Amino acid sequence: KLKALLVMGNWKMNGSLAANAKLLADLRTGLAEGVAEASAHFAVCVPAPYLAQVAEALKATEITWGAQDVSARDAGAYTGEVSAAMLKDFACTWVLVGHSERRSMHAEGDELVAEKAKAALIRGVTPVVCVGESLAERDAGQVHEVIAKQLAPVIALGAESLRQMVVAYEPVWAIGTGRTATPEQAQEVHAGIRQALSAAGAPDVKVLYGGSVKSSNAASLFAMPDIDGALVGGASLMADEFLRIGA
Ligand code: G2H
Repeated sequence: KLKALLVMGNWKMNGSLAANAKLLADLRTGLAEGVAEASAHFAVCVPAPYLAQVAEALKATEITWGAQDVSARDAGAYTGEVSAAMLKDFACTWVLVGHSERRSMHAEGDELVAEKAKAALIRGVTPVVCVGESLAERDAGQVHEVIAKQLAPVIALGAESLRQMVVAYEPVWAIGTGRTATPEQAQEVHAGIRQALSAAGAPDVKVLYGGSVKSSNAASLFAMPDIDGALVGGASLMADEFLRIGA
């Protein structure tokens, strides 16, 4: 493989101390046994209460970890929120911002998502900015418009910030549905994202694809020139299947 793939798990609201312990041990063993390509980098984004457990279990491995959301605020009276500084305390490399489940179920708008990305960057946590269109938007021919609108406030943070981010394209209609975009459909959007990032001075930002990625469909997606890796939900909960995505 020519490109260094980034394969990032998103556990979503799954796991328990016991289940995580097994999954993390299986990930360590699988990596040591060479299930995946040595050039692929793996990461897991886990529920915040388990960050300490995950940090302890993965600190001696090459797998990095992160959270699934972060507050746009630095500290203070924001009950229930988790700050970027707190994520940094647990050695998070990554944090997802603007996942479609947060956009749709927690009313997160494009501006807030950009503020969260900025808050993460300030504390040295790499934001993984998630974008993607709904089925209705795709059917209406609005894919590029929607993505451009979602990216605009992030791009407005400037080239220097942008270069320190990762972008994940997740068509909402392909999330957890078993329906994947074809590699060509994904590539078309990734190319548009690449173009926007390049025009903003950040051509080398990694652009991940997400939405029902599994070991059986990963290779054809990764063969596309502008797909630099994957954001993986369901399939990241099984160590072997997750690692095989990078095989
Ligand atoms: C999209 C993805 C991970 P899944 O949400 O972010 O989940 O792979 O289960 O579709």
